[in-house]
Amino acid sequence: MLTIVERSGLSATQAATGAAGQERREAVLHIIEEVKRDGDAALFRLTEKFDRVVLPQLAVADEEFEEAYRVIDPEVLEALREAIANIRDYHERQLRESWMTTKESGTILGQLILPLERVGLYVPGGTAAYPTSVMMNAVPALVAGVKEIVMTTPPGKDGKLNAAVLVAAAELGIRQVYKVGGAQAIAALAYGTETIGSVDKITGPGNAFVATAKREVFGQVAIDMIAGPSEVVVLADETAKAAYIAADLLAQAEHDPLASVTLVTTSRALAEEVQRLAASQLEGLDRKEIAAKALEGFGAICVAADLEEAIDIVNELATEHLEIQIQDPFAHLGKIKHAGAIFIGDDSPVAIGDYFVGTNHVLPTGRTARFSSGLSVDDFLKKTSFVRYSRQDMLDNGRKIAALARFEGLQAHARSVELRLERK
Ligand code: HSO
Ligand code: ZN
Repeated sequence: MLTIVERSGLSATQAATGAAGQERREAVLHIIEEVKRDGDAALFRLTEKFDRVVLPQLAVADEEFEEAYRVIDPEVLEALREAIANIRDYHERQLRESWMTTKESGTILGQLILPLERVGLYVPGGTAAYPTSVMMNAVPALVAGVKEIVMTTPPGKDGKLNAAVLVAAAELGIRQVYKVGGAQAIAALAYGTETIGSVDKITGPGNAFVATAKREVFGQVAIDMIAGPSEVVVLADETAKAAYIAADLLAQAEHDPLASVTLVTTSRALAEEVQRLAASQLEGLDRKEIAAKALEGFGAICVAADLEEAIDIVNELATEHLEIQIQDPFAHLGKIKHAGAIFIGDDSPVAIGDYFVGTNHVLPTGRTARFSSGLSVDDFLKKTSFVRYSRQDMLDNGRKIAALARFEGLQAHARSVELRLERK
């Protein structure tokens, strides 16, 4: 049951840490060491131990891709293809170009935009094996110009992978797919084994072990954000449709018993209607138990005095997904300071972004939208500055540079500049 609370009763979800976290960390460090030491042999051993399957090989064979295409529902395949095109189109607009400028003094300054070379994509197994996660992580990398993407995902007890995940990978040109999950997959991607080459960055969601392993290998490789449970905040006034809001709250709640769902509204009547409809819509859901736990633990409806206060609350929550269902939404859009992604109007449930419209669904959770952004092409690009100083600038500014170097006690730095000044 969704409760109607005061503003002060709204609290952000907090990731569980503490003793369990420390034990997990030790287990993960062990696994990483094992993979570093024994390579593929460790991967086979750990897969047998954790996934309960003995694999003949780690790499997915061509026939497995073919089999996946045979079993996938054609309607799903068509939708996947259209989704990939939409995601590509949106992300292509994020691309930036290298630039160069020549000053009057003749000095040339610029910035090269370079793609990462090798990226590892982790895809969780079991019921969380989503083909859409493959698209959301891989498309920005491809648009950035990443040459090689390798994917790892844990096998089922039958040694097989989710067909839709395999098809999504193949549709994106990813053919290096390995059957390995958990911390051992992250260790393999970070340090490399005989079969799996090491990568420069690891992205993709995973369970607590995967997240812990990503934290541990950070520095050896780059990682994306560590995603917490899903969240949605709906900002609504009396013109919003209660049934839609209830459905959208449940759509987020069904992800995870720890998912947090919040309605912030200026209308008490709407609040009560959404409360009633959420309870009744919940009854028909397959994932009713998960959604009910989320509503109970992390669901709330807050009635604000006016739109200004409502927006204030929304900014405080800095949510992963924000839906805005109010009159004249674009007049208020500029007041939103923190949100991972914003969905505007009656016909923009979060699900359009989860699956199809083209925006990315890998978004900052746990109030990190205050300082970070959703996954984008930028996450797969590096910037390198370059400069060619002109003779004129060296003669004009060399002494200033040497003065700064001598002030810092770095004589050799100063000399490297002064030498140029002595040149006739
Ligand atoms: N809402 C999730 C993404 C997702 N939804 C995948 C369905 N499939 C996190 O943003
Ligand atoms: Zn979702």
